[in-house]
Amino acid sequence: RSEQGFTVLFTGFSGSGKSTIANALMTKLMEMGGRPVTLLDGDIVRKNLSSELGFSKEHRDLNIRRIGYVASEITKNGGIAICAPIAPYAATRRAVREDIEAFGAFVEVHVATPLEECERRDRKGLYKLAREGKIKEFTGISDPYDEPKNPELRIDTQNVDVDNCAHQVLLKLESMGLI
Ligand code: GGZ
Repeated sequence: RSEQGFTVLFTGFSGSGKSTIANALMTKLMEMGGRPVTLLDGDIVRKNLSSELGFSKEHRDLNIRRIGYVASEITKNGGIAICAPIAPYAATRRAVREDIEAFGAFVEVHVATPLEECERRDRKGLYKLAREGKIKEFTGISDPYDEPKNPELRIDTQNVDVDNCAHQVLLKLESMGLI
């Protein structure tokens, strides 16, 4: 087994399933034993590490760079970091990739649930509020999302269960020689 640390960055819309897949992946990797696994989920990071930040481009970039820094430290020390923010800007994702690839592998996973599907589900009612203008700068509605052009993996979540999605990531990690 490779001893190299690595980071998995899930990117996608709010409600795309990033957190759910990230959690399932974490469980599977922990069951395999070996390296410590750290989950840096969007909500948790915003509560603990980025509590003063909003959703302007500057603040989102700062949030992602902080996540990238923590992930790079984990990667440097041979651990596994799983990150699940929206990370809407391609340039910022690229910067984080460069930070992390200095120490280990970076695996970008696009959770490609279409916006229409995320809005149709609207699990937290945020899309409705965004449409009503009650939440400003909402990704996909009133704020941009740069589609990843060359992610290591793109997951189509429609008609695929969480377990299968997490398994696709495991297979990718295996094919990259990381697990
Ligand atoms: C996007 C927002 C916004 C705006 C609040 N735009 O489904 P959620 O609730 O739990 O995930 C979303 C989360 C996004 O935070 P991130 O740190 O992942 O974003 S970024 O990577 O761009 O820094 C959503 C909630 O916060 N939320 N307002 N305006 N999502």
